[in-house]
Amino acid sequence: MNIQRTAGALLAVTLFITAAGAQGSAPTPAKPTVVQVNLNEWTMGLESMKVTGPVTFAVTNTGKYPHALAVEGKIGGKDFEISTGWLKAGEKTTLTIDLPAGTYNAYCPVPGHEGKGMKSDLTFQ
Ligand SMILES: [Cu+2]
Repeated sequence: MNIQRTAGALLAVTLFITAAGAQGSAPTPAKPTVVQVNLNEWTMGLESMKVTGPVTFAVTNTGKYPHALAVEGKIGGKDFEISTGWLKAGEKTTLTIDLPAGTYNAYCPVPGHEGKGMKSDLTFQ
């Protein structure tokens, strides 16, 4: 539900989002670059990554605890946040996003995990 609400709010700034399980009818402007992300204790596997959108994050939980990929930041002065659902050990999903150039925060929204190091800058160039 959080993803749906965020996607609606961001249509005004022409952000294109799809997520596994989300109902999306927005056109895909370009073929996304696929980036593998392995979530593990306690890293996002992103290492201050720079990407050019649109990007499909192919997310795998290679750890033993639940993890997820969330991206937050500001677009036009407004806060936004999108996230995959929680992935159990071994589970995979995808998250396709295209954001204006800028640096955003990627982190794991499972309580306590960000503080243990599951966070990274994520720059769209
Ligand atoms: Cu986590």
